[in-house]
Amino acid sequence: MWQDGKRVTVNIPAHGSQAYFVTGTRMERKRYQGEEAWANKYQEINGFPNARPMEAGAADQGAYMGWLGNLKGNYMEWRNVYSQGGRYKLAIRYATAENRDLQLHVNGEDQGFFNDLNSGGWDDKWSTQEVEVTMQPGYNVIRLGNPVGFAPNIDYIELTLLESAQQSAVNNIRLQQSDTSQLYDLNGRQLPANYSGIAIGDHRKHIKR
Ligand SMILES: [Ca+2]
Repeated sequence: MWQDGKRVTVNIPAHGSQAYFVTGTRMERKRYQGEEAWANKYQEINGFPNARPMEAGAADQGAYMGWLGNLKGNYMEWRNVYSQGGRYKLAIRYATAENRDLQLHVNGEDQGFFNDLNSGGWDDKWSTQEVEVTMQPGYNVIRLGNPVGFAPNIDYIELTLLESAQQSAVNNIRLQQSDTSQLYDLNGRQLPANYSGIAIGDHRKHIKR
């Protein structure tokens, strides 16, 4: 077997067969394209004016989702947002030449509206709206739409990890320990207030800083 870091080359004898298992760490995808999202009232099936992918040179990958909203069911959804879980910055790249609102749902929960978005163009000038969201471990569903008026055109969404669920758990322990006056070392001796390191208190270990 021969490998150079990216490729693995093997020699298999004539009439032979070999089986290999490749293991790796799953990376989180950051950017999800609007034109690749599920359009719940896809225009080609449900008629005009419902959401459909459209082309524009100024859009990332040359396309975006247009004709979104004006109807509760005319939303777009990414159902394959894989995450380790945690808090993320969600950036939504949009375009609209008039003031429009955009509603966000994460895993079925209404996150509210972004009001009066306006990038100054329908598909040649794009702006980005950022919001903090919580992702669950595994697959997440992110939905954009507007039930009461047309929504902006959507180029893509991008996720940036702020704090993983694991980091959050450790930080919560740190927060809790700062409120705990009864901390002990591993031999059961009570620790002074200025102690830093591993400590026992409230029936579990704490990281005392
Ligand atoms: Ca795009």
